[in-house]
Amino acid sequence: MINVIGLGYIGLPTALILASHGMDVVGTDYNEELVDKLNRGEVTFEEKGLKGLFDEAVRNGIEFSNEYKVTDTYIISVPTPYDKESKKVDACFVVSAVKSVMKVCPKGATVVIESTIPPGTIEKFIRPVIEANGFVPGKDIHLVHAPERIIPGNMVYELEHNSRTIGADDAEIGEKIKAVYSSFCKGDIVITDIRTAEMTKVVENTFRDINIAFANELAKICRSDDMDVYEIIRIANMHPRVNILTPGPGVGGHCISVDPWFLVGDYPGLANIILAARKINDGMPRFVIHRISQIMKEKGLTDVRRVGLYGLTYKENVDDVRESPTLQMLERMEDGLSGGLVQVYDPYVTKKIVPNQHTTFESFLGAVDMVVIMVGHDEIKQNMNMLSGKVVFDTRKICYLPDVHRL
Ligand code: SAJ
Repeated sequence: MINVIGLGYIGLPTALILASHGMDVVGTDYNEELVDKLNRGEVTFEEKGLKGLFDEAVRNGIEFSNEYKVTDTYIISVPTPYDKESKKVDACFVVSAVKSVMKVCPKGATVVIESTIPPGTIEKFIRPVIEANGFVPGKDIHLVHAPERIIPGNMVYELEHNSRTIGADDAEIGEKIKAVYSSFCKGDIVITDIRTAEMTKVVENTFRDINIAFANELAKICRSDDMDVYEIIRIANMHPRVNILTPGPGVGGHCISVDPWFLVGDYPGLANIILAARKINDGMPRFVIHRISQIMKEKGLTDVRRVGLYGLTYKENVDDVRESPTLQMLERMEDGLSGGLVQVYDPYVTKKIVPNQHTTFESFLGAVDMVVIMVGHDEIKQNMNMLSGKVVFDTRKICYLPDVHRL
């Protein structure tokens, strides 16, 4: 039996796909409300294909519980935030999950950490917990790092098709865990050591952050000198060895806007491009505010209350608002462009989380003269004609109405 600990954005789909491929799975989370919801047959967030996977896993007998189970394989998938001051990983959730596992697990069990952690985390924070419980790591309890790689919005497909990394102390344990993941994963599964696996995961997300920062910096340069950044990137990307990502209103989510900080925190003075990229991406919401003011002036708009932000999530077609550029912007709006005054709407966010949040696209549009497209949800892409007559500032380059304003 596999006990998956932490039933959030990564743990839940992982538990479900294992169960739907015939593994005996219990999903554990300390959040009672969440476990009750799953036991009532409801999924806890929106994701393409997740409900189908859930139903299959339930048919195959998956269980959800608040309790840690006695078994020989644990997969831990809990958040790993960073400390805002030191920029270092805050491993408290992983540590506390491992402590709970140690209370129930038998000798010989393997504990797989899926949560993203910088190099050395298992050595520094997890091995001591094992030892403190009277176990010898590598002998009584085996540790493995198997970082996830799935992208919200396409998680179910990527779970099955992406290749994966497994970091283990010895090859035999690596092979044992590879067999578990091979039950559903059609991609290559590479076995390496734990530190390499830890570093690789952080490097992947940092690479993307730097690439997006480059695109965002180009957007600012092009704006300052009246060039079309999108056309320039489109043409540059026709070069066989160039692949620049797309500028946007900022980088949100709990991965790309977090993981590079681990390297900045652990390698100060060495992680220079990484730090610069983080600063550029974190500065984008402010740049959007500046562009809103510019466009309002240009169009003779003076009433901030008639400006509307479309999209609250960190990216398109997901319901996750963590670190979203829109929320970052609302926090930073001041001096006449107050975040408390603008109108806001997101079809995926039905719970009211900010002032002036509309529940329908129609009421939102009725309340604004200017629409700032912060997220490219399918809803707005499919209803672009409803924006005609409005001043449109499109930070995602999805709108092709005449006169649209861009970053
Ligand atoms: N963004 C841009 N321009 C782009 C691409 C993205 O501004 O060209 C923005 C998005 O709008 C969003 C943020 O960046 O605000 C991050 O979104 P994302 O779609 O790039 O990535 P995440 O955070 O949803 O998922 C990433 C993925 N990592 C990589 O692609 C290297 C995913 O594979 C990881 O599993 C995930 O992080 C994770 O959990 O670590």
